[in-house]
Amino acid sequence: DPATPSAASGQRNGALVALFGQLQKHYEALGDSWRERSYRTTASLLRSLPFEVASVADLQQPQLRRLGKKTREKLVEFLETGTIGRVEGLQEDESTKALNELQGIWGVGLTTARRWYGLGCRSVEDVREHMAAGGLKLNSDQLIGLELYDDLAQRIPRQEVASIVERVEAAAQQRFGLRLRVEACGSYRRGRDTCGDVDLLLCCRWAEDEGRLSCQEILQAIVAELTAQKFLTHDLKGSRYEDPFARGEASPRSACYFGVCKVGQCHRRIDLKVHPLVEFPFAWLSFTGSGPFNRSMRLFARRCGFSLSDHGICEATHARARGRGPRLWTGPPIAQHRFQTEKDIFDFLGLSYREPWQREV
Ligand code: DCP
Ligand code: MG
Ligand code: MN
Repeated sequence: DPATPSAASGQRNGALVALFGQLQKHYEALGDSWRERSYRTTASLLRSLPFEVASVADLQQPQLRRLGKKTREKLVEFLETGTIGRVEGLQEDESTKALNELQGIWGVGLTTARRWYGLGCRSVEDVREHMAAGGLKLNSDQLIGLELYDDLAQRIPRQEVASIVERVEAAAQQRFGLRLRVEACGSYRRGRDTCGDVDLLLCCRWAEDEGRLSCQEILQAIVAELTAQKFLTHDLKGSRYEDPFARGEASPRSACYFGVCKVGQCHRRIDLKVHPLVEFPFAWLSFTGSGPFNRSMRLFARRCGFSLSDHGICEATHARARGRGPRLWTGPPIAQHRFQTEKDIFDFLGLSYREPWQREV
């Protein structure tokens, strides 16, 4: 390789050299030495040109006569569009594909995925190898996510979600009789054929039961029962989600659990939430989603001067605790007993009711 660019090759050649260099690196990484060598040769040739490649006519110069057909096409493309789509595609595909794959490990968000990418991880297999070599530290959720990656990457057929719901209903009934209501939420309630996980909302059926047991106690009892049955196999801390204890509330009114259950030989993700009866319509609406639907409904509420959450709805007064920290929406609450069903919430906001399967966006 000529170490220094020749005096005549200007910026345009420099950009071309960089693009062909990326192709060379890409094929080098793939172990495709034939293409690697071909692009390396093109890059050095461009680097040493005594003239600027400025038009298609320049490709007829003697120095460029020996270029292959594909390379010539890429040069024409560059002259016409200012870039080479193949290289743009590589950048997008390769890093987005890797970041997506890494985020497919439960407990890995974009920040972690980027950090691991920076350490050379491009795939789940890379993570396994880096970890074995001592180059990565995984938290407890990520370790479970990695161990069960193949199972948890599969979507769950609707039928199987129904069988998991029955399992939890049976445990609820065994422990609390009919006093505990169990509702499947999430993508299952929206009618999807397959689900990423199982989302279950638990709630006391009768108001007079409230206060006898806290939501945490109810949740602990159900989780203990299902764990004893060896149905629940792993508990997750669920740091991927907003921590309900960190919302600035003196005592959390609800409780949630993230875990893994086993159906046959397959591990499945399961989320349980317990809310008091007065919050039921709000929790049901929120836990049904979809996520984008929730965001747009909450934004709509905010524009009307209200703050909508999975606990209830209140007048929005936009303030920060002691002028710092996260924004709190702590206006006067709208009496929760006015809301018996999800439809009451739509009505309150002047929205027409949408069935769960109409809430994809
Ligand atoms: N949810 C939300 N905001 C979040 C996470 C969840 O509003 N950050 C709500 C909307 C979701 C519901 O909780 O629909 C369930 O969350 P899931 O992550 O289980 O998503 P889905 O059940 O909708 O889809 P999937 O089939 O992938 O589980
Ligand atoms: Mg779900
Ligand atoms: Mn879920």
